[in-house]
Amino acid sequence: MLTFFHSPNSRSTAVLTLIEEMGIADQITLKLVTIPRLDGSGARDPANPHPEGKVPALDHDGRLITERGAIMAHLCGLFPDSGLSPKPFTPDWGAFLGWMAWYQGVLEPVMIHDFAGLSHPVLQATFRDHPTAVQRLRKALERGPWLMGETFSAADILVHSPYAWFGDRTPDDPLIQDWVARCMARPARLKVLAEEETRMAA
Ligand SMILES: N[C@@H](CCC(=O)N[C@@H](CS)C(=O)NCC(=O)O)C(=O)O
Repeated sequence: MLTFFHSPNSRSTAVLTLIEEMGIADQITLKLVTIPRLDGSGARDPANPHPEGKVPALDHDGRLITERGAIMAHLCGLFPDSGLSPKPFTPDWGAFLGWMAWYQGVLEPVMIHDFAGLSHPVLQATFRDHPTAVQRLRKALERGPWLMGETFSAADILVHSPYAWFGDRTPDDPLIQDWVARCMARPARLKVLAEEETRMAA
């Protein structure tokens, strides 16, 4: 059994978008939880099993999975015919996992360093920086139209997500801007965003 712990309009919205793209919403129990928000509203929810009280979290038969990249890859592996990833354990699957790990381990950290105005030789040596990350995106999208080539995948959903939230952080590069716009215009995402508005209002 799969139970997804979610809070609307948050990082876990990307996972809901994937679930919608995959057409597997009927196979997952959605549990809404509260989180502390940056504006001071909300609070940690005792019903949320995430060890830090964050979202997203996915319970699969009693085993908890956290981190978007891992949750999304896990769902893709569980439902390999949904077409949102290469087939598990093919060479392309390895490359796909690379994008999911790179997002968590490099792109989001360098964007946060930028946002916080942080720069330090250790950060640079470990993560490089946002311009370097953008070069990597550009290289993939030159082959494009999606990160994995011809086929839209969960990697596009995860990696474009910070640019969808913070449009002013999107690189001034038409190749990347067009890709972000294509990801943002997908019907599954628009449907999920409309549902999120309803959840927020409730
Ligand atoms: N590295 C985690 C980050 C999760 C995360 O920071 N989630 C935010 C929502 S945008 C949260 O739950 N914040 C509540 C809190 O900080 O207590 C992931 O990618 O899944």
